[in-house]
Amino acid sequence: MSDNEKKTILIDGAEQLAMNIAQYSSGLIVDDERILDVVQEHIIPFESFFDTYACAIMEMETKFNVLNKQFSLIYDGNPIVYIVSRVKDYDSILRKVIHKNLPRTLDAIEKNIRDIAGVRVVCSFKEDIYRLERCLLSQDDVTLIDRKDYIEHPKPSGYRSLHLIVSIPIFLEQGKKDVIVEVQLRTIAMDFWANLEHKLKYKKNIDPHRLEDLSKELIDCANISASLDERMQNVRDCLVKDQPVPQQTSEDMIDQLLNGNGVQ
Ligand code: 0O2
Repeated sequence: MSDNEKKTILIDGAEQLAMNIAQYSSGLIVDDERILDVVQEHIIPFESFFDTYACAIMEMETKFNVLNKQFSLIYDGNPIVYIVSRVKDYDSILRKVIHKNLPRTLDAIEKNIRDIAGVRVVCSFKEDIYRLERCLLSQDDVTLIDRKDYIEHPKPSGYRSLHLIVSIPIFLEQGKKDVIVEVQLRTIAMDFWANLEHKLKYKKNIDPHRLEDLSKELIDCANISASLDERMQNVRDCLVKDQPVPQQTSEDMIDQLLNGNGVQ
């Protein structure tokens, strides 16, 4: 069977695998060798699909860790507070496949679901988000596919973050593969808000009036939190301005980083 044929049956293959395992558990299949063959046939290509995204995440995290290190030479402190990454789980992928009415094939999933690999980069200050974006996108192996600036244009819910859908190459045993990664950049305040709002979104059996009140409250919190981000940024700008004038400005130094000259 060719790789492409394998890819096309895989999602259905997962169902078949589940069915075989259920039959094995209930004693309907008694042949140990047969169940092992079925598992091998279906699991290995599946695992390799997910591993590819796990590798892309490692690659992307390294890019941000390197930038964080370099930025810390320019600024007083690291711009990135933490990075949280995940490969989307099978259930969520399947839910998206159904929601978007996609063919149940790995090829279709690869092309149409762009957040299987997700990297969330959390910074203290809004300005650092755009600096990191500029540095990331200037790297010649990073291709921007889509950009959504929910900081400049927040969602009606109050959600703020900068989303970048990018493609990066990863180098596997079989050769180079371009993989799509969703990068979400946000401040600590935006992250704090989004995590709480996410909990409300998935809360079941909530009274509709209560839900409306809490949603309004969260919109209010989002605005307060955005204004806090602005004020903290202003305080930092003042602190930076009050520092003795360096021979090079931080923007000059970033340009050097972008041009690959390193920091002097
Ligand atoms: P999870 O569990 O975080 O992965 P698409 O992803 O392309 O189908 P869309 O609308 O183009 O859909 O994506 P969008 O809105 O640019 O970004 C989707 C992701 O951003 C979500 O992933 C969330 O992580 C985050 N997000 C977007 N809007 C909100 C919001 O209003 N509140 C919160 N808390 N997070 C939001 P998933 O797949 O929904 O979930």
